[in-house]
Amino acid sequence: MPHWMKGPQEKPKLLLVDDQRINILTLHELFREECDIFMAMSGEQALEACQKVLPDLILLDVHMEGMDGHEVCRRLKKDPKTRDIPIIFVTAQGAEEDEVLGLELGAVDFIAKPINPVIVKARVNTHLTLKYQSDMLRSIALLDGLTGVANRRRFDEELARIWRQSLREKTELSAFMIDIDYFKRYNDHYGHMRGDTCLRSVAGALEAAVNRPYDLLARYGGEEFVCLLPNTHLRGAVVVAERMQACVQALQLEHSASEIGQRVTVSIGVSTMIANAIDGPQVLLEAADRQLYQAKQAGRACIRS
Ligand code: GH3
Ligand code: MG
Ligand code: MG
Ligand code: MG
Repeated sequence: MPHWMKGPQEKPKLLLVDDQRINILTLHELFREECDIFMAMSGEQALEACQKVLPDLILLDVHMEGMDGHEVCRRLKKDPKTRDIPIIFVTAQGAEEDEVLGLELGAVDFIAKPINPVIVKARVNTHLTLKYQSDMLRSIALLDGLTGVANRRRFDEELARIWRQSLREKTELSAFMIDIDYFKRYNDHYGHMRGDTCLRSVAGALEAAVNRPYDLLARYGGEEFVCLLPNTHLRGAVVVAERMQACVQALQLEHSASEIGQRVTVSIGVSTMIANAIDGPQVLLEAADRQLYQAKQAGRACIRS
């Protein structure tokens, strides 16, 4: 059984694109057990389906009325959201130029028509396995192993990108630094293992409080988290910070060594700015960090902005 078959809920998503029904049906028959199948009968439909379902693999016919497979491939490779989806071209036998162009455009493989079921199955399995492995590697590289939220590496990449976006669009960008109160005492009192469990719970609560897809929560280090909210003014950001505190409070995690109601609490520093060409994104974080310090000074379990 291939690596990517992890049970009925996690079937890989396969997009079949061909302007001839019979070809789609043949492929559908081959993969309907192992994959969740999506179908498109034109280039335009294929692009739309990619945006909607983000398939794990595409079998893409080259010759179609209107937008052909090569053009579909070019467009998918241009869009950061879809450029990593592997594409296998399905070409007419002997059309060597089609194969060459397809590979140059970034396809991972090609299959000749008429389709040989054994070959198609083997190639699709190979590429689904590779896709599964590269997704795994990516998530290991970009997620924090303890809490499952974004890690520092991912955060630094996104910060640079979001800063440039704010510079370009002159939009307000907000950031929080979030720090658990008296966490050293928590470890001292309950032990490191429970400290880790507490960190996971707090991360989950913080994540539950951010609900826009572009907002990013990351573990910044130790028991500190950072959150980036593109396109968000200060008032909006403070509302999210308040929601974070409410979510952490709702956990009702006991912390008998804390001076604040014997519960686990967080302090949050908020900063907002429009990116400029002189400062770097670090300035935004430094401002949030200063506010966090103020929140700690003010007695903890509060927000400063
Ligand atoms: P304050 O209210 O001023 O933030 O006090 P604090 O004790 O939380 O602050 P400090 O930064 O001094 O301590 C942070 C502690 O967090 C130190 C360390 O024991 C703990 N910590 C950092 N990373 C981890 C981790 O991955 N797991 C566990 N269990 N504890 C961690
Ligand atoms: Mg065709
Ligand atoms: Mg700290
Ligand atoms: Mg702390």
